[in-house]
Parts: sequence; structure tokens; C-alpha cells
Amino acid sequence: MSRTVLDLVVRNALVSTAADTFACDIGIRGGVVTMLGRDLPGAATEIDARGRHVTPGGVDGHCHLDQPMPPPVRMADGFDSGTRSAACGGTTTVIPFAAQEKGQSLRAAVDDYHRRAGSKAHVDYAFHLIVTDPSPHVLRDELPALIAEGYTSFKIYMTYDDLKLDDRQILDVLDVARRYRAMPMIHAENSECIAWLADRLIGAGNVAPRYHAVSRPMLVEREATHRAITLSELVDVPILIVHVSGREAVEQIRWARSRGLRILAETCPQYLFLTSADLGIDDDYRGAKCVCSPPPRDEANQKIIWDGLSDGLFTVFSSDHAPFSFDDPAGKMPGGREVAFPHIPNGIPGLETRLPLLFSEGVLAGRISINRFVELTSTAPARTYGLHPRKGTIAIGSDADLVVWDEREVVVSNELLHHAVDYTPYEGRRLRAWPALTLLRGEVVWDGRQFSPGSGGRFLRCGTPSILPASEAR
Ligand code: DUC
Ligand code: ZN
Ligand code: ZN
Repeated sequence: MSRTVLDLVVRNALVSTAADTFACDIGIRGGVVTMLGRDLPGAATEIDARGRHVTPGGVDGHCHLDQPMPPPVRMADGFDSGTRSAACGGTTTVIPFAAQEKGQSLRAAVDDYHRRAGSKAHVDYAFHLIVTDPSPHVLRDELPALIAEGYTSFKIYMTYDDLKLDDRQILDVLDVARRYRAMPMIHAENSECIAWLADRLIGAGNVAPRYHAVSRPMLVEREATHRAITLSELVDVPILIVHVSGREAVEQIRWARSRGLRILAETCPQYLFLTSADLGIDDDYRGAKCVCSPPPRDEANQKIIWDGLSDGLFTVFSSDHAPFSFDDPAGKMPGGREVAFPHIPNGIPGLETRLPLLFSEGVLAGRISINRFVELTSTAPARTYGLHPRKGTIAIGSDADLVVWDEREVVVSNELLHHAVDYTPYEGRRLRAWPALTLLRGEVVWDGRQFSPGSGGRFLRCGTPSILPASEAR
């Protein structure tokens, strides 16, 4: 009998998956978990995890890296700094977006995005698509071909003039998702209501960042969420509503689920840890740091989002990392000036803080179990986007992507982080844990103090999203 040779053993781990928690050693060979058990044979490298929780590497199913923006705006993070930051925060797989410009071929957008990624990624990565121009060629040829090649999820916007689709176009795209078994992700806000409110606010001279939240009240999210659900029901295809911010959208999703509809939902740290007060008082332009869409709500809504995380309403917990520096003519001050709220680039950074925030304030504060934490941050995104069981779990045959947790007080500060953004919205927040180690396919990429590039991230082709039947008539 040939002896199993292990490259690495993580000993005495308290392993949590989405299903169980158990104590064992983790044996790794060739970047893959090959043994789980007690007293595993010795290996060239050994890590002692005694007394530590070990969870699967995070899968961030919604982040933006080097996504082309209208000049002069540019994202601060590309694949190098963004994935370095991900690794240091315990995330080993990211899924950013290859965005089609109107008039552009979807294939060209994907090719361009591969060029942007180059060989820069430090964690594994897949692409979602963003469909902004569903021409007959895109619907008939490009989208089905790209789905077959492993781009099995795409985002549709119901707002933003340069991105949004009308209802008819959304129906056409959802129909392709149904026939070719892809996962549509929907940004649900009512565009006309936002534009009408924004025009009135600007007309009255109310231009400060905080009016961003006034121009996007919860009812615009509620209406669009309801409409997205209706379109999904009409086509008979599951959808995932991204970045759900509060009560009104949550109620629509609960209503849809009660009718047996397959509506998945995502929320993000900003809806747990920020409120509209973070968009500033009076004319304070620093509020631009927290301008994102939908905007953060209030404390009562934070509680509703926590409830949805613990009771199963939410499928996934993503960062929606959209990295724009504050003091930057390519960022929150386009052209070097303070601008009226509709012109502030939308989005906040959060790749590195996503897991520590939820582990600390969710698991260690007793709001969710560690198994639910794993489900929301790793297993469910891997399943939803067709990467499970290679990603999203600790099991024999899975990639050895692991996080070893250190339970100690950490005060979040931008200096601790590894992104290229000049701020974090969570500056000064006290957390109870941080990753002590991140392993990507068995290589230590973060040791609690330092990032090590390792042999780099790999591009992943996604399979069929797990909620969809294995085969469905076209
Ligand atoms: N939607 C996102 O998903 N990210 C950033 C901005 C936005 O509107
Ligand atoms: Zn969005
Ligand atoms: Zn986003």
C-alpha cells in the first residue's frame, strides 16, 4: 500500500462548515484537502491551529475591481491590490464583473476584463457579466456561448442611464437565463423615481452627499424589487436581488418566498454597520465616503437585515467592494472638486473587512451561528455561482482554501488594510477577531501580519448555479 504524502497538515483545527463543527487535522496535498481526521501523518509543513476556529476561505460573490468607469473616474483597486486585500481579510475567491458598455459586444467586454486581470490576481477569481445592451446577437449568440464557457451569472441594472434595462429587455435576458441555466443578479431601484427626486433636490440647492439617501428612499427599492420578482415569475426563472438594504425590499422577498418563488437575496456589510447619518451632517462632503446604492438606512433597518441573516432570508453576504478613493480626482472628488450628490461615484470599499465584521459582530456577538456565517460568506456563494464543492467548503477533494481565526481585539483602521483606497468606512470600529492565517490552495497568503503573494490566483469557470435543475428544457 502506498503511503499518502501530505504537503501540509493543519493540526487540531476546530473546523466549521455550513453544516457542522468538528475537531480534526486537515491534510493537504497538491493544494487540495486530501485527509480529514485525528493524528494524521506528518507533513513537510505543519501548522498548529489548537483552540482556533477554521473556516473555508471566503467567496466574495459581489465586488468590483478595475471596472471601466466614465472618465475621470477610475477604480482605486485593480486585481493586484483588490485581491491582496481580499486575501488578508480571509477571502480566497472573488467574483467581479465584466461589464458590457452599451453598443459593445459582450465577448469584447469579457476579453477586455481578462486583459485587466492579466496574471495580477492573488486569489482565485471568476467573472459575472453585466448585460447593458441585450441586442439580438447578444441574446441569441454571445450570452449562450459565454454561459457554456463558464460565465454563468450576470447582473442586470434597473437604474443608471448607462447601465439600465427596461422591463422588456429584462424579460428577454431572463428568458436566456432560464433556457441556458444562468443566475441573473438584479440591482433593483426605480430609475425614474430617483431621477425625479434628484432633480427636485438639486433644483432646491440640496446637493450635499447626504441628499443621495433622500433621493433613493426605500420605496424606490421596494417597487423595483417587486417588479423584478414579477418579471422572474413571468419567465419562471430564479433571480438574486443584490445589495438589499432594509425592510421594504425584505418584505417583498418574504412575500415572494411565501408564494414559492425562487428569489435569492444578498446583503452587504454597509446595511449592518452604516446608516444614512454616515452620509454626513449638513454639507459635510466627507459623507461622500459612504455614498453607495442603495444607501444605508437606519438602525431599525440594520436590525431587519440582521434578522434576515439569521433566519435564512438572505442567501449570500457579499462586500459589494466598489473602490473609489475619497481625496482623489478619479474618485469621490471627480476632477478634484466636490460635486453634487448624483455625480459622486457610487460605492464603498469592503473586501478585506467583510469577513472580520460578520465573524466578530455576527458569530462572536451571538447573532448568527458559525455555520450560518460559513454558509453566507462561502458555501452559498460558491453554490449559487456554480463553484461548489471545489470552493466554499472544507471537504476531501475541495481546494485547501482556509481561514484560521484569531480572537483578539482589533481596531479597524485604513492603515491595517491592503486595498488601494484611501479610507475605510469602518475606521475606529472595534472587532473581536481577525484572520490569523489565510491559505489559498494550501499556500499561506496571509499570516496575520504580512501578505505573501504565493503562486497567484487562477481563473475559475463557473458551473451551473446549484438552485437550477440539472437539465431544463430550452
Ligand atoms: N451597485 C453596485 O452593485 N455596486 C456599486 C454601485 C451600485 O449601484
Ligand atoms: Zn448594484
Ligand atoms: Zn456592486
